[in-house]
Amino acid sequence: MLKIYGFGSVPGLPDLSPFVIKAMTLLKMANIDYVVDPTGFRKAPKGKLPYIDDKGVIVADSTFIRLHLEKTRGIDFDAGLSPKQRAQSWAVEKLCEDHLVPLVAYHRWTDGANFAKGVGAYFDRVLPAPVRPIAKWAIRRDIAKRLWKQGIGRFNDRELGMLGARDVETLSILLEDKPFLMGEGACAADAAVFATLALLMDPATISATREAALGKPNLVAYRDRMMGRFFPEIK
Ligand SMILES: N[C@@H](CCC(=O)N[C@@H](CS)C(=O)NCC(=O)O)C(=O)O
Repeated sequence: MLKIYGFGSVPGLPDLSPFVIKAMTLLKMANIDYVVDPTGFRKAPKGKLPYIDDKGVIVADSTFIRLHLEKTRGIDFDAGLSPKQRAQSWAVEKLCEDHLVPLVAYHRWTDGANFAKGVGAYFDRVLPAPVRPIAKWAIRRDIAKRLWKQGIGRFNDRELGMLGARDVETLSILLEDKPFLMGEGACAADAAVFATLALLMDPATISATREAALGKPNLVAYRDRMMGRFFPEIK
């Protein structure tokens, strides 16, 4: 059976990582059975999760996992979309992954209270007690440095709130009252948008952008619908 390497589920989320959630959602959309292995981080080909082992073929990165599934299973996650919709689907996915996810990651990792409730609690579960404090400190410092270099870490809370509100408004307007981003059926971007909204609305990570998202009934209903459909075990 196909194996996906992830971090493991945390309260309210199918995995700690939105990229793992995205890849798991793609697998569910394609009706491909899989098992999750939370022990593969050290061997990750790109130093990040997710990656998959598909009968010995190792594929890293959620987008390359999508392309691998499309090629090997003869499927097209964007079937039925026009070229313009495909372009919109890609643009929205990358808005989520390259802008909104780093913004949420900033709040998740750098705010002490958020960290303690979310990633910190995960580390308390998976790290041996003696190394926990130093490991948590070092990983947080590393992530803060990376977010500074990426750019999102240079904004103050007011600026982040303004940027996040724009992302949220964009997603809400594009979704309208449709069940999925592009209409009646799920497309590739739905996996990424769902994963991002699940992370954004996670009660462990408080932010102005979360409040903005919770103020959009169509986005809340979408997150709930996707979670109920693909991860009914997550409450
Ligand atoms: N472009 C990658 C991004 C994956 C990614 O950033 N994964 C993070 C978790 S959210 C990770 O493994 N980070 C560990 C690290 O960078 O050390 C994808 O789409 O799979």
